[in-house]
Order: sequence, then structure tokens, then C-alpha cells
Amino acid sequence: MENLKNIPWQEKPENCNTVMWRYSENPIIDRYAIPSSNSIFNSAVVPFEDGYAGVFRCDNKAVQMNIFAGFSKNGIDWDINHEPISFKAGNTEMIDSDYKYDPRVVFIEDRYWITWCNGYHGPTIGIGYTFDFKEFFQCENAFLPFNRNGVLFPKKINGKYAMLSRPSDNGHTAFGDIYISYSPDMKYWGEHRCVMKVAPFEQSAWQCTKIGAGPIPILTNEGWLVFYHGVIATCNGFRYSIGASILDENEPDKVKYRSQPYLMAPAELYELTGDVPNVIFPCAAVHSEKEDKLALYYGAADTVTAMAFGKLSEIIDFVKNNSL
Ligand code: BMA
Repeated sequence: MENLKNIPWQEKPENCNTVMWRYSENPIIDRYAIPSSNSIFNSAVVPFEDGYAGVFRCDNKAVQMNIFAGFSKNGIDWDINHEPISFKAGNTEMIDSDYKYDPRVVFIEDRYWITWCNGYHGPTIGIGYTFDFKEFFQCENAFLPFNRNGVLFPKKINGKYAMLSRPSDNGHTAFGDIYISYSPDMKYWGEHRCVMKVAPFEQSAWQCTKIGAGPIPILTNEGWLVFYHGVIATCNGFRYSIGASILDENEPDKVKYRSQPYLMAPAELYELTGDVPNVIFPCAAVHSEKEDKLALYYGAADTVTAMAFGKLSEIIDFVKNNSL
């Protein structure tokens, strides 16, 4: 379990009756935070040296999607590089990429692994790594197109790397369930198993159209805590909310608990308005088990980056006590 000392944090407001609460100074990253950007959202953060590093999705003013490295002392105020990440060849020479978006980052063993939605004849899951957030290496894509929301587990499970993903189509996919795949070497992926499907409309409509894993799973006493986005197709388009599930520690295709109500749904102005209204999309979380603190990073309305906080123990209890 991680026991970070400098978790970004703000106490729960007195009048708040929900399990998670938003940072009062949201959004933490403005859409124009670097000179080229149209929007900065759906981005990943990880503890690094005496602070934090991140991989940020910055769409430019031609609305080309790419990922950029950034650094922060406190996890809230960020300096994002003005140039996108440039990858060298990792475990392959084939590092084609028409675009990159929705990154996740995790430290495993000796390096920081990055996954993202990689444009290769349509979206699929790109994989790369870095030791220092200066030099980056790109590996083989994990899957065939079309796939999105590739999220690595932070350690090997039964001797293999494990990754959640969401097979999709080439458009604004109107379906989507979460699968798990395993790899002995971060190059060849197989043993694909279904983990979670969309919920029945009449039971939990916020997650009835598609679901996709968000931050890196967190190992707790109950199993793997997985925040995910759930989507409902409304008459005005998709609405993205945030829920959580708990997967079995050693057999993570087994769902132990899954939140029937959402943990968070679009409600603040910066979530309700923007380039794509009514979207909150989590890609990272940092936590301390000892301090019982969790800070969640999410993109808001495909435009800006925001944060929310919660007590780990209360989030776990909420998922257990309100399970589908
Ligand atoms: C998905 C992805 C996300 C985005 C979401 C809502 O398909 O493109 O990056 O946040 O749609 O537009």
C-alpha cells in the first residue's frame, strides 16, 4: 500500500453529505495552460521524486490529441511541458501513432509505464515507459483496434502483467464492457476475460450504455479498488459519471462489489459546460492508506482538469454497502 506523505488534500466541507467532495479551487488546470492547448483533461498523475509527475492530454488548437509530461511539487499546481512527449523505440520499431489521448501512468518494478489510447488505424491501446519523465520509449500496441481505456495493474498478478481495457469501435462507441488481459512481457497480451458489463438500465442507469476503467487499481484489504466511468445515452448525448468496484485480489476478473449509485456525476458548471458537456472522466488517483486519504484527478467536460477527495475507508464502505 502506498503511504504518501504529501497527498493533495482538503477537508470535507461541513455541509457535504456525499462520500467524495470536489476541490474548492477546481479546475486545477485551465484549458489554455500551455500556449498550444485548446483543452487539458483526462490526464494521469503519479508520485515522482519529492513531488509528482504527470502525463497530460493536451489537445491543441487544431484539435490534435497528444500527451505531454508535467511536474508538480504539491500535486495541484502543475508545470506542463510545451512540447509533446517524443518516444523512442522500446520493445519494437513499430511506434506509429496518429494521435494519443487519455493516458494512465503507473510505477511497476523499476519504471513508470504509460498506457494511452493510440491512433493506429483507429483507437487501440499504446504502451510506453520512462524512468525519468525526460526520455520515453514506446512499445508494441497491446491490442488490435478498436480499444480504449487500457489501465495497468500496479503489480504482476500470478506472475503476469495485467491490464483492463474496453474493446470499442472507431466512433463514439455506444457500447462497452471492461475486460482484463495478461502478459508475461508487456508485449504479448492474452487470456482475455470479461470483468464487468454495463448495468441494467432499470437498476443503475448512469452506467447502462458503456463503462471504462479509470485510475490504476488500488490494492486494499477488500481487493482491487477500481474507479471507472459509467455512461448513459441521454436525448442530448452521453453523460459520463464516476463509480467504483472492488475486484478479487488474485482473480481480478471476479467482481466482489460494484456501486449501484454513482460516486460523482457532472454537477458543477465546469463539468456541465465545455467542449463536451456533462463529462467527468477519471484517469488517476493518489492515496495514503495510513492517512486514509485519496485524491482523484478527472477531466471535466473534455476541457479542463479537476480534483476530488475522499477517505479510502469510506469509499470502500460505500461500494460494499451500495453494491449492485
Ligand atoms: C471518449 C473519449 C474521452 C472523452 C469522452 C467524452 O470516447 O474520447 O476522451 O472524455 O469520450 O467525450
